[in-house]
Amino acid sequence: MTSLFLGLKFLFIPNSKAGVSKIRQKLAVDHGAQICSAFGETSTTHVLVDTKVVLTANTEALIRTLKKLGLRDIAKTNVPVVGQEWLVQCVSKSELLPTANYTIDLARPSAKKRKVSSLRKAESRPIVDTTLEPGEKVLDSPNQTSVDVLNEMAEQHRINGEAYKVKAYRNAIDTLQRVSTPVTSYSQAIQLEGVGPAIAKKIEEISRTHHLRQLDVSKGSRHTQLMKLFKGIYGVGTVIAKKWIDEGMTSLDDIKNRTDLTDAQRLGLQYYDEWNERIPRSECTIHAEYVQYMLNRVDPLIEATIGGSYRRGAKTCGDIDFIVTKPDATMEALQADMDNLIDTIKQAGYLQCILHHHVKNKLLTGCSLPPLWNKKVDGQGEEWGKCRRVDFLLVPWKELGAAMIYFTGDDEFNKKLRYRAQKHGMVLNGTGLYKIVRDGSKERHELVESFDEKKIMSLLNVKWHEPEQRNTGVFDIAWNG
Ligand code: DCT
Ligand code: MG
Repeated sequence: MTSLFLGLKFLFIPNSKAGVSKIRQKLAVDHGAQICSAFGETSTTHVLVDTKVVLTANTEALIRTLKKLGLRDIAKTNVPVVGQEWLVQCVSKSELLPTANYTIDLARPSAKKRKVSSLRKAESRPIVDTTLEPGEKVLDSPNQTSVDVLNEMAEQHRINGEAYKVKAYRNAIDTLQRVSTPVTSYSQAIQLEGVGPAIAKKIEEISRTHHLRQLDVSKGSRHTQLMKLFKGIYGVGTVIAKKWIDEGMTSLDDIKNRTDLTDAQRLGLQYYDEWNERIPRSECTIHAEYVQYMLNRVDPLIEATIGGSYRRGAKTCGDIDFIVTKPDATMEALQADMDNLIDTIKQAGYLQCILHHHVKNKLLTGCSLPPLWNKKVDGQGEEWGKCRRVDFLLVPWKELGAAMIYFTGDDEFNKKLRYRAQKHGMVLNGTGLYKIVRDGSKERHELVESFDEKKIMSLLNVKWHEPEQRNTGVFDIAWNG
C-alpha cells in the first residue's frame, strides 16, 4: 500500500473486473488510485488500456469503446490514454512516470486512412536547434505564442495540483523553445520529443486560432479559482485546498471560522494580501541593509546576502531569502548568533511573526521595516512597512558555495545541476558536491568541494552561469515586467 496514485482516477479498458484487468485494478487501488466505471469528463485522470487485449492499431474501435463509456469528444479531451504497462512500470519503480512513452495515439488514423493522408502535401519537419541545451531558447522563437499559452495551461494545472500534467507541459515547452521553425500542425508537433498527442493537438489549435479553448474553461472554472484562493494561504497545499473545496468552503471567511487551522495557516490568513504580493526589488535591498545593520550589532563579522530570485536579478521577489554566514563559522556558532539576532529584531519591532523554527538552520518569518527605514522605500510618512515573508538560512562558512548555488536556484536549474552530478557519479546538495565511493557493497560520499561556487560548476563540467543566467523556470512572472 502506497499513495503513489493518490488523487488519480483510472478508467480501465477493457472495463471488466476479471482476469488480468482485475489484478491491475487491485494494484492501482493498493497504491491509492480510484477506479472509474465510466469516463468522467472532469474526474477521470487516465485511461489505461490493456494493449494485449485491445488492438491499439485499430484506433477506430478503441475510440468507439471510449465513446460508449462516456468520452464525448476525443479531440477535446486532455486525459492521457495509455497502455497499462505505464501502471506496472510506475509501481515497479515507485515513481509516477511521464505518460508520454506509453501514450496510445488516438489521433493517428489507422492504416486505411493513413494512406490517404500520406498523399497530402508533405509538411516540413520541425527543426530543433541542437546547439541549445535543455532549458535554453532560440532567439525570436516562431512558436512564442504556443509557448506562452502552454505555459499558462501548465500554470492552471499547477494550481490544481496536477504535477504529472505540469511535467508533461514543461517537457513539451522545453523542446518547443528550441525549435527554430514554425510548428503549426498536429503532425509536426507530434514529431517533437516530449510532445504527446494531447499537447500536439493544443499546439495546432493555438497556431490556428491564437487561442486555446481549454485554457478559458480552466481559468473560468470555479474549482480552479477556489484552488488558487486557498493555496494563496501560507501553509496550504493542494491536498488541503481540495479537501476544503470538497467540504463546501467557498471563501476565506469560511476558512477563518475553521477550528483546525495550524498557527502558520492563521498567519497566512492574517497576511493574505501582503504575502501574495510580490516585493519590489528596491524594497528587498532596504531589508538587506537593515538586517545587515542589525546583525552587525550582534557580531560585526556576520554577513547576510539575499539569494533566491533577488540574486537572479528579479525585479520583484516572492519572499526575501537571506543566507547568513560568517568567516570560519560553524553551524553552532551561527546558531548562537541567530538567537541573539531573533531577540534584537523582535525588540526593534522588525520581526512580526515566526512561521517555522523547527529545523535548526532555518528561520521562516514575517517582518516589517520600521518607519525610518520604510521611509527609504516610499520616501514618505512615519508608517511601518508591509509585512514581508523573510527567511534566514544559516550556512557554515565552509559550505558557502554549495549553499549559494542551492539557495540561488531557480529550482529547475538546481535540478539540472543535481542530475549532472549524478551522471558524473557524484551527489550535489546544499552542503557540498560529493563523490560516490563504493567499498564493496557499501557506499559513502566523499566531499569534493563545498566552498567555491565556481569550482563546483566547473567540476560538474558546466560553464559558469551568472545568477541572472539561472532563470529557467517557466512560471517566473518577475521576468515579464
Ligand atoms: N529551491 C529549490 N527547490 C525548491 C524550492 C526552492 O532548489 N523546490 C531553492 C531555489 C530557490 C531558493 O530555494 C529559494 O526558493 P523560493 O524563495 O521559493 O524561490 P525564488 O526562486 O526565490 O522565487 P520567489 O521570487 O518566488 O521567492
Ligand atoms: Mg524567494
